[in-house]
Amino acid sequence: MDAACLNHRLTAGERREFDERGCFVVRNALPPDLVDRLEDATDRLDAANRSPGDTRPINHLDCIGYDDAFLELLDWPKTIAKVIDILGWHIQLYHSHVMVSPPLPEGYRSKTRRIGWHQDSGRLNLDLEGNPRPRVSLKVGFFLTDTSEVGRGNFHYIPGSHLRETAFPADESEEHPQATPICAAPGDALLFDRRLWHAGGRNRSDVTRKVVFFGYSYRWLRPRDDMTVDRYLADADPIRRQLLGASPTGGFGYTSPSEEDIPLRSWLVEHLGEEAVAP
Ligand SMILES: O=C(O)CCC(=O)C(=O)O
Repeated sequence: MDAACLNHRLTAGERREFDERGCFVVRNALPPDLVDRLEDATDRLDAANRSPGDTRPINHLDCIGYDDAFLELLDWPKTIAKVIDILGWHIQLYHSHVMVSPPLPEGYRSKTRRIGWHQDSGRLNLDLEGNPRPRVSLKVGFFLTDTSEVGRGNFHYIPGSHLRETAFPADESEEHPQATPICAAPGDALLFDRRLWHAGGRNRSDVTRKVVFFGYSYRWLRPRDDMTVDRYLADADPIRRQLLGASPTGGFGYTSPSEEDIPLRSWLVEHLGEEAVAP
């Protein structure tokens, strides 16, 4: 892994925003040439899976397995150290997807007032005990198109809702009063807690919205999509192999890792010292 990522660690302000609001934005996380390559790969993936004339938003799962361009995001220097500073070293990629949301058809009227609010990871929100439930994972959203104005299908969230189990008043006849759009330019990244109530907005612009999402979790969580990443393992460095889900010591190593299962830990000790990896 490129040690330059250590120049982009979580700042005190980002930690405060993440803890209190549930998310924060990293401006200009990706350079324009990488945004272009990711957008080309996204367009190919979308074209291969969209019927002619279909203008519905499509969530393409396992984008990392579709095209090598997405692999670069796995340990991207401007975001990975922030992920590690939040979750620690016992992590993996458990999910990747790219959302493609074309403009809504002229005169489109939604059946529901509210957009599709949810917390991530389905059953985790029911099976786990506690209030709030544990974080377990976070996502990084990489914006490929311009959602710097509202009405472009922007990511929406309810500030602080990751710490409140009931984030919704019962009256669903109106949009949630605290629905807050993220305004992001191409190349910006968003880090958010999986418990945060969030939703993609309605795209009433004339620009198709494209956002890549990478979910990072503890290594014991099962992947949320069919990650087709085996072909990357032979050429990957040890930390990429960890992030791609490898466990050299087998199934036992996902919950009780040996040193070889978690090269990220020794990399952090080497670069930052023992205090960076406790416990
Ligand atoms: O499209 C969006 O902005 C929302 C994405 C989303 O809901 C998710 O990643 O779980």
